[in-house]
Amino acid sequence: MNTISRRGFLAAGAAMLAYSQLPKFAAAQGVAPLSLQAATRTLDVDGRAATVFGLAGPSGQGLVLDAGQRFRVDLTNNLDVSTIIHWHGQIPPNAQDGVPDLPLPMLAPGETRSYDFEPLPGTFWMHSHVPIQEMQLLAAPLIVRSKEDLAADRQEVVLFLHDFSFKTPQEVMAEIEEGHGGGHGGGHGGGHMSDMAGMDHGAMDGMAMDLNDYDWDAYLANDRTLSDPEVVQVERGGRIRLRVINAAAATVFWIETGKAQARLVAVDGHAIQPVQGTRFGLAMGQRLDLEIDLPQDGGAWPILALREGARERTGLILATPGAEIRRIDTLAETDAPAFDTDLSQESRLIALNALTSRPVDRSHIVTLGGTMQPYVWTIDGAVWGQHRPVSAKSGERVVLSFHNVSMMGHPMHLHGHVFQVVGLNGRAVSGAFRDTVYVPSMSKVDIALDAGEAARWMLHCHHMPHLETGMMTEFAVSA
Ligand SMILES: [Cu+2]
Repeated sequence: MNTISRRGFLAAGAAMLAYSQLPKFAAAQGVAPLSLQAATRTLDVDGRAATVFGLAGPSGQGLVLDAGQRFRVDLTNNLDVSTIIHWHGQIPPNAQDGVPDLPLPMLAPGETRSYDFEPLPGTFWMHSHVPIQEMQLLAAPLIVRSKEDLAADRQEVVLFLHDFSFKTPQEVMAEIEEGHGGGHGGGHGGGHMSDMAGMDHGAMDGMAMDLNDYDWDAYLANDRTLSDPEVVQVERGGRIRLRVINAAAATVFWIETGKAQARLVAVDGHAIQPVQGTRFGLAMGQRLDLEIDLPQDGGAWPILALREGARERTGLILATPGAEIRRIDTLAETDAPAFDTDLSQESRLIALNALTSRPVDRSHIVTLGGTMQPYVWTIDGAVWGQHRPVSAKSGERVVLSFHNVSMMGHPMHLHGHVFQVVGLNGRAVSGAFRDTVYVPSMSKVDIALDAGEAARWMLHCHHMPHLETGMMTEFAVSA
């Protein structure tokens, strides 16, 4: 389901060619909308059956659109609860953005709703905008291929990451709010970081940072664990485009390509100047596109996702036909480090084409706060419902400065816009274009954007328990 074989890619290319040769009237009628079903499904998680939610498209979980194809989708709610799906990172008309009652109500059980907009190409995803439903895996890849993807001779592989509990999300939330979510021995969440030597902004001295506030039962890569990982068949010397999506509710991952050298070529679906490496991190809601050139000899290359600040890991295996596949333990020998506490990864990302330079019409400081006990996370001191909107006029150049004064990092997601990272702890950068930026504990990140459609666009933390307890405000764009 999650791998697009080179053969499939060739077939898709042939289909495109055939379509371009259809008589004009057929093109004018357009292709039929794609069907997308929100429905329950059963996974095997380490030998135990788990009933979870999912988003089934025409060929498995999620959707793959070809270059130039509109996002024409009929979404049907086959669950026994109301739901609504957000097209994360895409810029649809606000009415199609998929936030409960903002502006449209959720889809009742059995209801179908039609969507139609021009999608941005790249690696995207889609998920319920009800946090406890996202925690039940109501999320899937949304891949929009570009013309370049169709022309390139490379195999596309999707790595969709999630965290999973056999408990209900209500039970998970109760444990987190009572301070029993982390299993690293403390009642105050796992993964305390006290070794802050080398940080140059001082504020962390003598303080402890909280990494993971819940120990999940499993960490999934394409719905599987390392006890039975997906093995993707690859060609000797082949080139891979690995599209990594962190759909986890509350887990930051490092992607480790091991002996396979990788180039990071895009984040959140948007091209960057390529960065070589074998280990890149991503927070919840973010995506990484990695290009991997496999050696000419046969073999197996595990692509692992390491839970930050912990030993748990998941992943898939790239393997040539007949290669020996060794079992990989779900626990590493040592804890993975914390992700990007000093923004060193983000500072290496440079946009391929920067925003056009123009005067800033409006700037806002957006303060991220909160505590583990009580479990309350805020934007500008308020939870959703008591929030003061962050305002702008359509067309204005806006700079938002996230100041994180809390002891956890927050991946901040803005709906309806693509923004450029332009400041890291006060230093001006021509950083990546993104829809979700990670703001580490006690750090500052500035983003710039041109305000879009006059509407209420959500601005929130993509840590689902933080969002569930109210860490959301709105970017209120007026005409
Ligand atoms: Cu948060």
